[in-house]
Amino acid sequence: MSHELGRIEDLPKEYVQDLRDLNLVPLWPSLRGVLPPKIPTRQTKPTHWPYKTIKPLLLKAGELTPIEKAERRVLVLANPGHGLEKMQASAAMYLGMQLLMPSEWAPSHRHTPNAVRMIVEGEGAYTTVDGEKCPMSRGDLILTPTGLWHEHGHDGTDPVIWLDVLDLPLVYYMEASYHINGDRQTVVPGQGDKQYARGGVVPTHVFERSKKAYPMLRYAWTDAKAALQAMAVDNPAQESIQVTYVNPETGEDAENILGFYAMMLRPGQTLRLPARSPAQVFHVIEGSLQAQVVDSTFALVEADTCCAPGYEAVTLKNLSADQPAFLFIADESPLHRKLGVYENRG
Ligand code: 1HN
Repeated sequence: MSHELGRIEDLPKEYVQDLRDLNLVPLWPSLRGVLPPKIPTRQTKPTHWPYKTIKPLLLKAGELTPIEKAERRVLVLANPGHGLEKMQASAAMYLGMQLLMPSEWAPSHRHTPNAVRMIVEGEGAYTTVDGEKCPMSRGDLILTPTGLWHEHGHDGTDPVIWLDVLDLPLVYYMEASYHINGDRQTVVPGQGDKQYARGGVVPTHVFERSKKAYPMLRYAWTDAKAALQAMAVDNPAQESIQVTYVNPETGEDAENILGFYAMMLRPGQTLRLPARSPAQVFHVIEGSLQAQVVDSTFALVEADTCCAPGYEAVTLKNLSADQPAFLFIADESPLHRKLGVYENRG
């Protein structure tokens, strides 16, 4: 049973103006808009960003804009449903493809939004996060959590490109987004990926517990891929071959707001992901797949990225009959769970 609520036009113009003059607004004309029946209104449109269309334009940006004029040379993957100028992939996720040319330097800063980088192409670049020098290789995931200093350098010979995923839209909406510039960091010995690179065994803190909120900053693709392959071999009947990037000290999600995962689809496999409340982003690390999202069907090849709104099922199909496909997934589920609005509708 739904009945029509009164509209703003149903009210005398002078009355509405009197309210406005006092910074008052009647709720009922807008109530259904902010609280629609049964399912939220989602501005996030299923969108596909093919890498082959982004790469030449990003390399062109490398010619047009020196790094000193950009600080971060990025083309933002903007969702048209939100309006391109909003620079949002979904309500809480920002995506960008970043280019660093050989010998370029993206100076040190820190900020309140959390970021991760998924390395797409090229060797020889590194990012220094909280003093730890993290080499960048294809498929690696590198965290730059809230408040940690980070800067990027490149000792190699070819362009390096990576996908940035940030919770910027949410932190900005909260009026909590700002940055601080810093000096070049002093690199400390050791890398946060080595100590924690074997699942199930973590460093023993006999003398002093690590004070680091984010003990692991680099998740090598070789390790994540090996974990997926082992899971697939170990569980031949298991449908979903997926790992979550976690904080190895707590077992919680690697960052507070967005969740990060790697998935393997067996050769020819079709996998239906249930309709859950968080929006999702899919990025192909290896192989090719089809993603069916609402009314859209995307053919994704290596390094392609697409997004799906929340509350919708997504069907993924590995397009190869003899090779597995590997993908990186980012979603808003840590946020939804912490806020108590997480739903799985099956
Ligand atoms: C940022 O700090 C980086 O450090 C990349 O590489 C993209 C987008 C918005 C705000 C900060 C980076 C960013 C960003």
